[in-house]
Amino acid sequence: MRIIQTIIIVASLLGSPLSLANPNYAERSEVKAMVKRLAAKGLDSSAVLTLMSEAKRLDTVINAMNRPAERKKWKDYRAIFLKPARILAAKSFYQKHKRTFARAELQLGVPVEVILAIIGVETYFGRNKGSFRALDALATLGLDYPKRAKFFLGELESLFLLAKEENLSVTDLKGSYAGAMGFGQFIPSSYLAYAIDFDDDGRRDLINNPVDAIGSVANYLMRHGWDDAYGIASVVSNAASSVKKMESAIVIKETGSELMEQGVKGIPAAWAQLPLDVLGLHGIKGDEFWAVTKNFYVITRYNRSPLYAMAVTQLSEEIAKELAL
Ligand SMILES: [Ca+2]
Repeated sequence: MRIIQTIIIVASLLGSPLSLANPNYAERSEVKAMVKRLAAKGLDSSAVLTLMSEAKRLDTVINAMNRPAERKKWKDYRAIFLKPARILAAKSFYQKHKRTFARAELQLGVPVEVILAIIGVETYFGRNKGSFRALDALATLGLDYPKRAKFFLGELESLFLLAKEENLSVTDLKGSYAGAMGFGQFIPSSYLAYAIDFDDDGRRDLINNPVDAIGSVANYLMRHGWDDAYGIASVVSNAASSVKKMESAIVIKETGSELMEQGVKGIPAAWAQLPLDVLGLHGIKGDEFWAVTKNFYVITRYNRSPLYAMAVTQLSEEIAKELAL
């Protein structure tokens, strides 16, 4: 008996490894407050608490957050996505869903190749949709990752709302380490706000239904201001002095003619009156500069990284060539 007591005392002093794997998130004050808000929206408190008591803390999720691919320089980042195999995979995904893509472009005004490029960068056309339980990933980041806790706690709350609205089981939902789900990797709040039922079967299924996913990616871009009258990016020169910081977030504000007055060369004449920004990248052959439009900014609403937006832009151009669009 005394030995057992000693073991228990020692274990509690050392902190049992089990307490890490199963942190009992249901007891946290943030969770109790979340449960109250969800109850006000008609969710069953004891069911939410039971699910939260089952949520696991995943150290792999925290480690992945601390080393995102976007920390690479453009020349290394680009190489991940601009590969012939990914372009060929785009072709076969397109051929399978040709009519859906045509309908998305027509109804939502976003080019086929841009929708394809996003789904290609996000999940390789549905091959890598992520295998973390969204519940575990979002609980871990919302409750054990102070830097972004507020944001991810909000996504955790949205996950419960989403499961209720779409009649899904919270514990079945899988996604990336950041809780992004399905072909287009929508986080729960985006799923709630921008997913559409594009095959009219009464459900918005971005995880198993490529038709809903294609329509929803186009809808997301359209709702964030995509304008098919503009291009996305065009290479320019003599632009180093117009760029404050290389590979940094863009701000669309100066017009093409204002940038031309600063000496930037190569801006398309059709962009003279458009608000633009100049993006500087560390390319394979040295620094490169791009004039970018509002559409480039819209792609950064999907993922804040300008490297991400440029990978989508260039992949979309390669796909358009391959498909002769
Ligand atoms: Ca549907």
